[in-house]
Amino acid sequence: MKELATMNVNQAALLDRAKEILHFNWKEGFTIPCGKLYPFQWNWDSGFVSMGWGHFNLDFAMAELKSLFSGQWENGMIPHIIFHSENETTYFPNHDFWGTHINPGAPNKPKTSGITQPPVHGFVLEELLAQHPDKSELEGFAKMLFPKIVASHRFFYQYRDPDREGLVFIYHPWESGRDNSPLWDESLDRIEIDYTTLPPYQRLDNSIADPSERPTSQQYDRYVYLLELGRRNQYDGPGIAQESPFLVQDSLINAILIKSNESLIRLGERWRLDVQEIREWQQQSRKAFQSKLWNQELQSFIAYDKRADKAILHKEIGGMVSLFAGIPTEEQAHRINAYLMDLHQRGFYICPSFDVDSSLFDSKRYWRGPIWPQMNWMIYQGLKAYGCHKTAEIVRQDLLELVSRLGFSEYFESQKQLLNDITKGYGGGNFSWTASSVLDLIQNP
Ligand code: 9WN
Repeated sequence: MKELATMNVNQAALLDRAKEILHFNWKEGFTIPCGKLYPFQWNWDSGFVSMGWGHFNLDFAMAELKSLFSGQWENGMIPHIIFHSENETTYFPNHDFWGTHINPGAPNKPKTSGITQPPVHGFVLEELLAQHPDKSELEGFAKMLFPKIVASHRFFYQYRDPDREGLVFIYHPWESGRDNSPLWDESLDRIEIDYTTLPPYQRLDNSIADPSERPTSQQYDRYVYLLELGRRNQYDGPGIAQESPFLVQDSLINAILIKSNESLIRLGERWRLDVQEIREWQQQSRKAFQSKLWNQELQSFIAYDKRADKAILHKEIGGMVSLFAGIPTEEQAHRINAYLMDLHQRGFYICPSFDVDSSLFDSKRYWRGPIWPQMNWMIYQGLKAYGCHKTAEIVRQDLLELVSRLGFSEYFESQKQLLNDITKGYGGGNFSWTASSVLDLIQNP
């Protein structure tokens, strides 16, 4: 609290602003992450946003999830974008570029993308119920949503775990939520672009946000290539696992799946439902995560390149989310905690999204080094659960200080020494999950 007071963090003002931002981004039934840059509903954003709404408008919190699940596919997948409005033209790739009618189980309305994102909705539902233990309408809503969330997990285990390992793969960086992380560089470098066959496209993000804070055009070409590969395989065919040069068992998506499985098991037991299937997934996933993704040399959980059959040897933020899922042993948690403390002492805000000692670290460019609000939220919860209260409090205060100094941006500079020369955060402004993370960190510390 001391550091916050010196930084002049006015919590009441932050709360007011956070609520204003959510209202500002509310579009009759769902919340966009941020105007112009992301004018639709995003999968994992909407989970965090629902939790934020839960603090002051339970109806909107429920509406948010309801409208996200209106885009669920018959195979159980929750798409990463729901294009509720077909008239917004500021985002690429839009619904027409995805062309998801290629899959008969994709809804015609609302239109959606053809890939998914980290499955946060299980733990979000449990958070909402904890916020409102006595609201019967929420209980009814949660029971209605429960089987849909289970179906979205079943999608992962059926379509994304062909070898039944308990670890699910992603085949597009957008599915990881950490689009241009250096984790994906080697997989993406494998893709040779043939410009005579790559569909022509024009990215729009660079004319809205500063291009030096966004992915490169070489990366975008590869994002489009992988989208095409998905479409050729109706977005869920076995050809994806057979052909995709990008095939990764990511630490973050698997940790979040495990975290949400845990919530579903607890909720199901509370309502006396049969949760045997989820228990079986969970048992195998926990075991596989520990045995395949822990790297002793890096003292960190890592991602695994399933196409090349080798570990992706980088220390980065996805591995730390394992704390939130209760995966590390006490010893492993102690190592992660010590690493974060060391970064703090070396003058970084924590947690930077990528290894600050790597030549690939870039504290300004998207997922290659900046601080991301919802990641701080998850790591804060994880550290607390392992009893690392001092580090947890720094993670919390660092985010509140950044937002207080630089506004409710999408992501933030991670090197403290650079803060004297900058006056704003990076990427989009008035950002919804920044508002929600701040709301929860202040109201539910
Ligand atoms: C692609 C909406 C999304 C987040 C992702 C973040 C960014 C999209 C983009 O914005 O990705 O999904 O166009 O850059 O990387 O995590 O969900 O906020």
